[in-house]
Amino acid sequence: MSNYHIKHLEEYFQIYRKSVRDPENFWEEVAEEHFMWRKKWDKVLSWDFTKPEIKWFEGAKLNITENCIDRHLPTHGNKTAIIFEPNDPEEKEQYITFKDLHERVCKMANVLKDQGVKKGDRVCIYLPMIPELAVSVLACARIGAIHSVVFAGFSSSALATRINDSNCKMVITSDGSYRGSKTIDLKGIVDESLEKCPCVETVLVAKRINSEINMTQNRDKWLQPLLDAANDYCPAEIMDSEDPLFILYTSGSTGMPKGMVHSTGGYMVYTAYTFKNVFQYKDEDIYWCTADIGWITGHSYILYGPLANGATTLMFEGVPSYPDFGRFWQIVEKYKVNQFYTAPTAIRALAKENLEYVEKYDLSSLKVMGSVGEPINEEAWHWYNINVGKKKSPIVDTWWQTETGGIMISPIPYATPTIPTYASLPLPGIQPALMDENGQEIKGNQVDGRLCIKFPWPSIARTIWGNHQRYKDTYFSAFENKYFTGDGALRDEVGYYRITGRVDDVIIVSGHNLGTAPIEDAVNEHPAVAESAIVGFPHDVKGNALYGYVILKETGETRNQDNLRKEINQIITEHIGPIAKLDKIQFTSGLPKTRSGKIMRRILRKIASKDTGNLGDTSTLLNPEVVKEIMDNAL
Ligand code: 6R9
Repeated sequence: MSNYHIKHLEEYFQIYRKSVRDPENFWEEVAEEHFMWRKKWDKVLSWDFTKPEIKWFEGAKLNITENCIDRHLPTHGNKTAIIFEPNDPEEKEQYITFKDLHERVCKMANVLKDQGVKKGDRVCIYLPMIPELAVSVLACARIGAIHSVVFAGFSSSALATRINDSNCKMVITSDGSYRGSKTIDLKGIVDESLEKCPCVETVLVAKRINSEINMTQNRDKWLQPLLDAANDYCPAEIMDSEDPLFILYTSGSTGMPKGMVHSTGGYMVYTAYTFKNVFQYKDEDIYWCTADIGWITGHSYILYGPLANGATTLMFEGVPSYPDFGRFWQIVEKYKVNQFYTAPTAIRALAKENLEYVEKYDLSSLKVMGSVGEPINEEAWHWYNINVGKKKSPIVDTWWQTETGGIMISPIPYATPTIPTYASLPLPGIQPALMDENGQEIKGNQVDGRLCIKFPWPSIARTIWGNHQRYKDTYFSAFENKYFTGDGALRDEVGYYRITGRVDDVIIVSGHNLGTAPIEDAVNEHPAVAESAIVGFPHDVKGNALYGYVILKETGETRNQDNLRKEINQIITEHIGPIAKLDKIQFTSGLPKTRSGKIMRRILRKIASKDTGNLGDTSTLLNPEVVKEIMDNAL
């Protein structure tokens, strides 16, 4: 029996038991059979969650791009690796074979080297979903540079924070990007950030929208002429298994975004393994994940996981609503997509529109449909199952995080029976635990608690860039000897997991993690604002939306409130990006606080959610009277 490809429920249980009995042996078998190592490891795993320090396949040597590209050339050189579907359906698609990809990545890698990028240097990639994005990511990996992809919807100041935090010496961007009927001036945003980023020496600019842009002498260079002049072969840098592969920022509940650092060998093994099993990928299949490569889902399940399996992966530049709400389904029909992976927020948005948009297209190619990013509500699950999958295509509700690198809890399609809203069972090698508030593990079924993981898996993030202490405090300090996810979960009577949502101050809006603190910091920058508190409230498309309670300074109180609301959202857009804009802003004279000065967000959350029947104990508040005022004026 191969560990690598699970086909039945019984097989899942057997493999799962084996993976838990002897994780090292289990992962060693997977790693040995399916990858190309320049040298095998000396030790499969060493770990200590108290330091914390985790190492997988120590002593092994490899390059992940040899596994994602070169390895497939002899047998699959002419197979399509990446299909590029542009924003505008009238523009021609591109089919990039493994051979083409090899050439493009090598050329790009040589450009990076010519521009002085070396192993270990950080390169910030701020690009739309165009082939150059995939090629840049892989080119960094080819030469051992650490990529830090920043989602091209982030504002200039969010970009600057991320560039500076990891001291990137290069930025790769484009003149602009298409988003539905709009264009976005990406280069302008980069120029603005770089006023605050002395570490950046070079900016490479891909041409996408042919707009007039400003090129700063000696710093900015058009990418295409450099690529044209570059050699089409670049030897792969041989990396240690534990060398960092990339940094990807994720929001914390407080302070700066956290630059999660992923390493090479374990990440490769785990993303490849989970891709194969969760999507049951077969050689001729066409796989499409609608995420952006700016998020972990795109890293692991548009690029590395699929390519490591020699899969054909589709990259879509556009949005689900352009030119109309049938765009996703039109693409599924056009390419006969077999595995489709998207987010609940997209499903909810499309479910609001006329069913004709779905019914018009032939979706019979679909074999597996995935969901990721936030809990999928029952209504959205049924809509997806009935109208897209025609009840024939299992839904895999995949729970995982930027920090986990790969999918952790998910059904195996055609093996694990699915239940709406349940991510179901842990994948092989994953040992979840539910913890109570006193730090004790809650055993047995029909229980709920805080979701932790007891044992390391190969793709766990190894640290936070430049701040190992914060890594320890955030993930390994709440519960002894366990990785704490920040999520709550319940385990039902048969052992299925259902994720109930964040238990910290992270709010998931349309699948994007937003920390409340950075948004509050932005709001407080408005000269008329004295203090603010942000909470989430349920929203039928976005899952959650943001509600801000704002105390104005005396000088602000006479101003037009609608203008103030617009100005506050403008500041948020500039600091973080439009995704963090507040749906509702309530001005108030005070915020409910505990005696130690902490804002009682629990109460604010209930008011924002119009769930004021039982506000719980307010007697410990410093200022209980303010609760009535806030309730009376709630929006
Ligand atoms: C992959 C990704 C992580 C947080 C996570 C949880 C939420 C993700 C979920 C889910 C319920 C699912 N989340 N998948 N909640 N069911 N299937 O989304 O990473 O952006 O870091 O978000 O998203 O709260 O902790 P990331």
